[in-house]
Amino acid sequence: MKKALITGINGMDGSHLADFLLTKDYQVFGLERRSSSKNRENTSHLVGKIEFISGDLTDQNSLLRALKKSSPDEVYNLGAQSFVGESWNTPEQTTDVTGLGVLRILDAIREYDTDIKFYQASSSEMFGRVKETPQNEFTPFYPRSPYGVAKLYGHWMAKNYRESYDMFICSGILFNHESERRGIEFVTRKITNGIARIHLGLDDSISLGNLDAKRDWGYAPDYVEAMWLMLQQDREAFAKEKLGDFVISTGVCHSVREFIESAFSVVGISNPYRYIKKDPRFMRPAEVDLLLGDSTKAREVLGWTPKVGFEEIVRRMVLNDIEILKHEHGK
Ligand code: NAP
Ligand code: G4F
Repeated sequence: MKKALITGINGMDGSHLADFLLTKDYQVFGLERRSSSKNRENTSHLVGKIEFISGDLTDQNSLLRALKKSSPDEVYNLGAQSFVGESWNTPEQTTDVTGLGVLRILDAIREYDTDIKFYQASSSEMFGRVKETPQNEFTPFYPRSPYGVAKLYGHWMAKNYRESYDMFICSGILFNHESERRGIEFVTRKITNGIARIHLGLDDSISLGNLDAKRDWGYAPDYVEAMWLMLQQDREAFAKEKLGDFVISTGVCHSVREFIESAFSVVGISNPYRYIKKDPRFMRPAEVDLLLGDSTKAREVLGWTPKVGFEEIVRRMVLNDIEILKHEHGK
């Protein structure tokens, strides 16, 4: 039985990856940081099926201890301060977790066992002010947020450790992906939760920032499969060809405005803008206007394809938020 250690276990991707690896008969260990209240909204169903280990990407020794405790074949580094908007408020903390955290876990692996396969959660946010469209593995980076800069540091560290120590390290340059478990602060879930509240008469508007930004939105359960596929590559082929970095995307992009229209249509509302308030607090100091990925390499080398499309993702998220709120409010 293979063993995997996942950082960021309680996040959206961490929980979906654990679900996926359990279907492949892995023994799964999840690193979670101590907080005043355990945030197991996404992982309560996994209690008893995986082992939670206490640790923090800002604490080197805790990472080494987690490796010793789990003795993993594969490590998936999904932990991060992942909210771009927040990274302007806490740039140093974001850099510490999202950037230096990658170095800490890589170095812990170097100390413990360089045979461990490592996945780094890189991001399309690194393309920032894009130099070409669509973006692929060769597109130059131009990050536009402290988060994007921190991710780029982690991305290059992963590359550097791959080349310096011959370690099996892959970085997935993942474009935006969403699911019913998405954090409430991200625009998609903010919209679907807001619509559910409006639909149930609990609210009458949603306050948003830039509606013109365009993103290539995929479905998180499809994307965690790509992470796993990267680490299943043949060791010899990997060592020879260094097939380390993969863009994961759908190849289709939509604006925030289109997301709003599609999501409101799920509850039969065709004139959504009477419910939308433009709020300058949600505008960013520097915006990423358009992200659109070319995942040809992943499709050809890994045989990966996204299965769930935009309209279906939106539909699932809206319906799920309605169900959650109905349950909470006894409706
Ligand atoms: P998420 O839901 O925000 O999950 C991030 C997780 O990291 C949370 O569980 C959080 O723990 C944990 N974390 C935060 N600080 C930590 C620390 N100091 N030590 C250990 N863990 C810490 O993010 P996601 O959407 O699942 O994304 C997973 C990864 O992929 C992230 O690295 C993100 O930056 C990257 N990524 C995401 C996307 C996307 O569209 N979703 C695209 C590209 C890349 P708490 O539960 O305690 O807060
Ligand atoms: O949903 P968002 O906050 O996601 P963003 O900034 O694209 O970042 C996500 O995807 C990255 C991959 O490209 C990940 F690396 C990162 O961890 C995260 O998962 O914002 C999407 C767009 C932005 O252009 C933002 O300005 O929506 C726009 N937006 C408009 N109003 C808003 C709002 N975003 C948020 N969060 N809240 C708003 O009210």
